[in-house]
Amino acid sequence: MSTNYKAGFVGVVGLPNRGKSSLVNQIVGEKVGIVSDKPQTTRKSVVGIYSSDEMQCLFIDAPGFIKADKGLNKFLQEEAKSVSQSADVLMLLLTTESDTIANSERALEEVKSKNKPWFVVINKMDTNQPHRVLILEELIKKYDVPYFKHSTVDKSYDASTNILNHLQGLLPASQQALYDPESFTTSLTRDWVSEIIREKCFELLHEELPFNLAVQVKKFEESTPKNCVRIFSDIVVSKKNHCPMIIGKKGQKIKEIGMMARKEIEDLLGEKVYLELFTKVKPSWVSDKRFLKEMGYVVDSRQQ
Ligand SMILES: Nc1nc2c(ncn2[C@@H]2O[C@H](COP(=O)(O)OP(=O)(O)OP(=O)(O)O)[C@@H](O)[C@H]2O)c(=O)[nH]1
Ligand SMILES: [Mg+2]
Repeated sequence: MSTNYKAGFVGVVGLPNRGKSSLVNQIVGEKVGIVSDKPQTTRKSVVGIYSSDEMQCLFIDAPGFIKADKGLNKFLQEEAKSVSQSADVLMLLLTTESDTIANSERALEEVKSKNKPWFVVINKMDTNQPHRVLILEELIKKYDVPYFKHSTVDKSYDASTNILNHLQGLLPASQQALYDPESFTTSLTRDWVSEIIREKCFELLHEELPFNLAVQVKKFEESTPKNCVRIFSDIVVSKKNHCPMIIGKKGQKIKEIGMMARKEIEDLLGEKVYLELFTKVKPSWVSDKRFLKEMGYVVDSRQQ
């Protein structure tokens, strides 16, 4: 371990759908958080761990900044706020593809107001139009804050190494790693499994459906005699008429969700998986405080 060893929490913040989870997954080198093309995918903060001989960065992948006043959206907003408070360093993701300059300015002001070491990543450089990047750069320069141009999909814009080197300078000194350097996340397997199922719902279901469902793993039985992990999970919806949409014609949809999720879970666990999915109606779960808590949608970004 280096004598200049650093370790700490990096809050990854920005508006929804800016590629925060994608960037954390890329730097950590494992799928820590789920990704989709729909905004507000991440609900609970997930910690992705990057460890080297020089440092340990604990990336808190937070839900995007949103404005809301009740229910699940309120939790999302609080979670984003709490990440900003508990991080040692803040990394703000902006894109020119979907951010207007006013949006970017609001996000820059928000992060600056936290009075923490911070920097900016202009993400999705593969799709950004050059003149819009120039305008954004002009704006960022007013804040006198370092920025990196990056893309998580196009290697020619890969700034991961520069981002990590920069973080090395910003993180607090530490005698030792804060978490096991062999781990890539602090999430429990059970939580991770429910997130994978939720990701497949985001991929295969449309309109308001993915935003109105929650996934709750009810049973997780390890190493049964057949050497197969057995997982039983509910897909919880708030309206009865959502069930047939999830189940699909002759059960085709839910089967597809289950199949895609099972493959990915098997890859991670390195074991055969039996996965059974059920739909469950829980009216207005999005504003049911007790259920939200049960789901872990609470404000605590340093959860293990
Ligand atoms: N073209 C392009 N797409 C990207 C890039 N990074 C991420 N994406 C895509 O952008 C979408 C959103 O990515 P996420 O990582 O889920 O974004 P997020 O900021 O975590 O979103 P929330 O969790 O909803 O706040 C996905 O479809 C990604 O595949 C990039 O550099 N270039
Ligand atoms: Mg996300």
